[in-house]
Amino acid sequence: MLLKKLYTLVFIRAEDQILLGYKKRGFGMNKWNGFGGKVEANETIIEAAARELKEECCVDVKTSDLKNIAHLEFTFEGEPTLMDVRVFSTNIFEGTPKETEEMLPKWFSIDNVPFNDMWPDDKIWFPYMLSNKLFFGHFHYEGFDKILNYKIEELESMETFYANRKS
Ligand code: UAN
Repeated sequence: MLLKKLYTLVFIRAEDQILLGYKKRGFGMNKWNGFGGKVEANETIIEAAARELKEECCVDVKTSDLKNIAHLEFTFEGEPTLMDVRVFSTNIFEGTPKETEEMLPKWFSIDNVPFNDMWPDDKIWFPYMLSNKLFFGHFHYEGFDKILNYKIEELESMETFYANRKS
Protein backbone atom coordinates (compact mmCIF):
# COMPACT_ATOMS: atom_id res chain seq x y z
CA MET A 1 0.00 0.00 0.00
CA LEU A 2 1.38 3.36 -1.06
CA LEU A 3 0.61 6.52 0.88
CA LYS A 4 -0.21 9.25 -1.61
CA LYS A 5 0.99 12.81 -0.95
CA LEU A 6 -0.29 15.66 -3.07
CA TYR A 7 2.03 18.36 -4.47
CA THR A 8 1.80 21.23 -6.95
CA LEU A 9 4.32 22.38 -9.54
CA VAL A 10 3.90 25.67 -11.43
CA PHE A 11 5.69 26.92 -14.52
CA ILE A 12 5.49 30.52 -15.71
CA ARG A 13 6.04 30.93 -19.43
CA ALA A 14 6.75 34.10 -21.38
CA GLU A 15 7.28 33.78 -25.15
CA ASP A 16 10.30 31.49 -25.53
CA GLN A 17 11.30 31.75 -21.85
CA ILE A 18 10.43 29.68 -18.80
CA LEU A 19 10.83 30.73 -15.16
CA LEU A 20 12.66 28.20 -13.00
CA GLY A 21 13.74 28.40 -9.37
CA TYR A 22 16.95 27.10 -7.82
CA LYS A 23 15.88 25.26 -4.66
CA LYS A 24 17.97 26.46 -1.73
CA ARG A 25 16.71 24.02 0.91
CA GLY A 26 14.66 20.87 1.51
CA PHE A 27 13.58 18.21 -0.99
CA GLY A 28 15.16 18.87 -4.41
CA MET A 29 17.79 21.22 -2.93
CA ASN A 30 20.42 22.49 -5.44
CA LYS A 31 18.18 21.69 -8.41
CA TRP A 32 16.28 23.97 -10.82
CA ASN A 33 12.57 23.27 -10.97
CA GLY A 34 9.17 24.89 -11.17
CA PHE A 35 7.57 26.32 -8.01
CA GLY A 36 5.38 24.28 -5.72
CA GLY A 37 4.95 22.21 -2.64
CA LYS A 38 2.49 20.30 -0.48
CA VAL A 39 -1.24 20.90 -0.66
CA GLU A 40 -2.53 21.84 2.80
CA ALA A 41 -5.77 20.51 4.31
CA ASN A 42 -7.58 23.88 4.13
CA GLU A 43 -7.07 24.62 0.42
CA THR A 44 -7.78 23.31 -3.07
CA ILE A 45 -4.96 22.03 -5.27
CA ILE A 46 -5.09 25.12 -7.47
CA GLU A 47 -5.08 27.46 -4.44
CA ALA A 48 -1.98 25.63 -3.18
CA ALA A 49 -0.34 26.10 -6.60
CA ALA A 50 -0.89 29.89 -6.53
CA ARG A 51 0.11 30.15 -2.84
CA GLU A 52 3.37 28.23 -3.29
CA LEU A 53 4.32 30.30 -6.34
CA LYS A 54 3.79 33.52 -4.36
CA GLU A 55 5.67 32.22 -1.30
CA GLU A 56 8.61 30.91 -3.33
CA CYS A 57 9.21 33.75 -5.83
CA CYS A 58 6.75 36.58 -5.01
CA VAL A 59 4.82 36.21 -8.29
CA ASP A 60 1.01 36.47 -8.27
CA VAL A 61 -1.28 34.41 -10.48
CA LYS A 62 -5.06 34.07 -10.53
CA THR A 63 -6.14 30.48 -9.96
CA SER A 64 -8.41 30.85 -13.02
CA ASP A 65 -5.31 31.51 -15.17
CA LEU A 66 -3.50 28.34 -14.08
CA LYS A 67 -3.86 25.51 -16.57
CA ASN A 68 -3.44 21.93 -15.37
CA ILE A 69 -1.09 20.47 -18.00
CA ALA A 70 0.18 17.26 -16.43
CA HIS A 71 -0.04 14.66 -13.72
CA LEU A 72 3.25 13.27 -12.47
CA GLU A 73 3.85 10.45 -10.03
CA PHE A 74 7.12 9.65 -8.30
CA THR A 75 7.89 6.55 -6.26
CA PHE A 76 11.15 5.53 -4.63
CA GLU A 77 12.33 1.96 -4.22
CA GLY A 78 11.70 0.80 -0.62
CA GLU A 79 9.69 3.95 0.24
CA PRO A 80 5.99 3.75 1.12
CA THR A 81 4.99 7.10 -0.43
CA LEU A 82 3.81 8.10 -3.87
CA MET A 83 4.34 11.78 -4.73
CA ASP A 84 1.31 12.88 -6.74
CA VAL A 85 2.38 16.10 -8.47
CA ARG A 86 -0.17 18.31 -10.27
CA VAL A 87 1.58 20.45 -12.87
CA PHE A 88 0.24 23.86 -13.90
CA SER A 89 1.35 26.46 -16.42
CA THR A 90 0.44 30.03 -17.25
CA ASN A 91 1.78 33.04 -19.11
CA ILE A 92 -0.45 35.45 -17.17
CA PHE A 93 1.17 36.69 -13.97
CA GLU A 94 1.88 39.82 -11.93
CA GLY A 95 5.08 40.94 -10.25
CA THR A 96 8.79 40.49 -10.80
CA PRO A 97 10.23 37.17 -9.59
CA LYS A 98 12.28 37.72 -6.43
CA GLU A 99 14.67 35.50 -4.51
CA THR A 100 13.25 34.08 -1.27
CA GLU A 101 14.69 31.87 1.49
CA GLU A 102 13.56 28.85 -0.52
CA MET A 103 14.17 29.69 -4.19
CA LEU A 104 16.34 31.74 -6.53
CA PRO A 105 14.21 32.46 -9.63
CA LYS A 106 15.70 32.85 -13.11
CA TRP A 107 14.33 33.02 -16.66
CA PHE A 108 15.72 30.45 -19.10
CA SER A 109 15.32 30.22 -22.83
CA ILE A 110 13.33 27.07 -23.64
CA ASP A 111 16.32 26.04 -25.79
CA ASN A 112 18.65 26.29 -22.81
CA VAL A 113 16.93 24.48 -19.92
CA PRO A 114 19.60 23.45 -17.34
CA PHE A 115 18.75 19.72 -17.37
CA ASN A 116 22.10 18.73 -15.83
CA ASP A 117 21.08 20.56 -12.64
CA MET A 118 17.51 19.25 -12.51
CA TRP A 119 15.72 16.05 -11.55
CA PRO A 120 16.68 13.31 -14.06
CA ASP A 121 13.01 12.84 -15.00
CA ASP A 122 12.71 16.46 -16.18
CA LYS A 123 14.69 15.66 -19.35
CA ILE A 124 12.00 13.12 -20.21
CA TRP A 125 8.84 15.16 -19.62
CA PHE A 126 9.91 18.77 -20.32
CA PRO A 127 9.71 18.18 -24.11
CA TYR A 128 5.98 17.36 -23.68
CA MET A 129 5.42 20.52 -21.65
CA LEU A 130 7.48 22.74 -23.94
CA SER A 131 5.50 21.56 -26.96
CA ASN A 132 2.24 22.34 -25.11
CA LYS A 133 1.09 18.74 -24.75
CA LEU A 134 -0.95 17.40 -21.83
CA PHE A 135 0.65 14.33 -20.28
CA PHE A 136 0.89 11.76 -17.53
CA GLY A 137 4.20 10.42 -16.24
CA HIS A 138 5.19 7.90 -13.59
CA PHE A 139 8.84 7.62 -12.53
CA HIS A 140 10.21 5.00 -10.16
CA TYR A 141 13.54 5.89 -8.59
CA GLU A 142 16.33 4.10 -6.80
CA GLY A 143 17.63 6.79 -4.47
CA PHE A 144 17.31 10.28 -5.93
CA ASP A 145 19.58 9.95 -8.98
CA LYS A 146 18.57 6.78 -10.81
CA ILE A 147 15.30 6.16 -12.64
CA LEU A 148 14.63 2.40 -12.48
CA ASN A 149 11.62 2.56 -14.80
CA TYR A 150 9.07 5.02 -16.09
CA LYS A 151 5.97 5.48 -18.17
CA ILE A 152 4.92 8.62 -19.98
CA GLU A 153 1.91 9.27 -22.19
CA GLU A 154 0.32 12.21 -23.93
CA LEU A 155 -3.28 12.90 -22.80
CA GLU A 156 -6.26 14.17 -24.79
CA SER A 157 -7.64 16.08 -21.81
CA MET A 158 -6.87 16.30 -18.10
CA GLU A 159 -10.61 16.12 -17.27
CA THR A 160 -10.95 12.77 -19.08
CA PHE A 161 -7.78 11.49 -17.42
CA TYR A 162 -9.11 12.30 -13.92
CA ALA A 163 -12.62 11.07 -14.72
CA ASN A 164 -11.27 7.65 -15.77
CA ARG A 165 -8.64 7.30 -13.07
CA LYS A 166 -9.39 5.07 -10.10
CA SER A 167 -8.61 7.54 -7.25
O1 UAN B 1 10.49 17.54 -11.53
C1 UAN B 1 10.40 16.88 -10.49
N1 UAN B 1 11.00 15.68 -10.36
C2 UAN B 1 9.66 17.31 -9.36
N2 UAN B 1 8.94 18.41 -9.12
C3 UAN B 1 8.45 18.30 -7.88
N3 UAN B 1 8.85 17.14 -7.34
C4 UAN B 1 8.52 16.67 -6.03
C5 UAN B 1 9.61 16.51 -8.24
N4 UAN B 1 10.22 15.33 -8.15
C6 UAN B 1 10.91 14.95 -9.22
N5 UAN B 1 11.53 13.79 -9.23
C7 UAN B 1 11.57 12.97 -8.08
